[in-house]
Amino acid sequence: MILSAATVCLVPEAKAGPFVFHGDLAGACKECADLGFDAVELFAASGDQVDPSQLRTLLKAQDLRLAAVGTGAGMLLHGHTLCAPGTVARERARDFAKRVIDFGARFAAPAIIGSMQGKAERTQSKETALERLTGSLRELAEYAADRGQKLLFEPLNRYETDLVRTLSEGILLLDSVGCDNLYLLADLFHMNIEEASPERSILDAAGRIGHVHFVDSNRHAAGFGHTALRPIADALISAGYSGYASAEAFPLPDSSAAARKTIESFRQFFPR
Ligand code: LER
Ligand code: MN
Repeated sequence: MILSAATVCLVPEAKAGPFVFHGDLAGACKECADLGFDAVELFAASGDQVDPSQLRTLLKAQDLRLAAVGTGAGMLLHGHTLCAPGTVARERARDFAKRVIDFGARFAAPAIIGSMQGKAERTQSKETALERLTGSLRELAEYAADRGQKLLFEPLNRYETDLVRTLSEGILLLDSVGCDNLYLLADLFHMNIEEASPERSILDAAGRIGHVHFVDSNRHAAGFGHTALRPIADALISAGYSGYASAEAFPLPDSSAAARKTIESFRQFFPR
């Protein structure tokens, strides 16, 4: 079954970022529950920012689940990347991600490795950066597996990484990591930029997708842009995808409208 979720960002430095809700976790949970979402996805400053018992109380009160937890703040706030040339820098990046994995594991929610994959840029060859990323991901996937969790890896568009931009490149990376709890995160915004055919790529990645960022071409809520959502939704269903369609979208024209449009589109494209 495909479940609905919306993102909540608790990092002031990311207030311009593509998250449906910003700042008020309790308010966001209430609004998501009122609209009928199944879950929320968290973007927090670290694995220690949110008190797990408070979150548990909030989720329970609203009958919501935690869909996933982002690690992007490791990159945004500290510049951590899993392909950094220095061994100490990579270790620090992995430690940051492990704390997020620990937090998510309390809620059976996987951590997302997106921007923390980093970039090769001019400091190393792409091949070397991918080798370093592969080693870091293996350590993190094994760490997540020891806690009974999946780990999610997200290809990003060309303006955010020069490493892994498409689902097929993601599959090559997953195969070189070789951990069967490591899955792809298919973000429809990045895919709109990078994939020749998002629906074909989804079908080709059947069984390898563990999470979806459900969002439109312009990174507004699904339904507010020009992405052809029908063939993409049909491809996810045909591929046997079962996981979250989680709105990682700008709060435009405001959080409430973005959440409402998302759940309307979700119900249209993934009827129960
Ligand atoms: C970044 O563009 C993104 O899509 C996030 O989900 C990754 O941290
Ligand atoms: Mn994303």
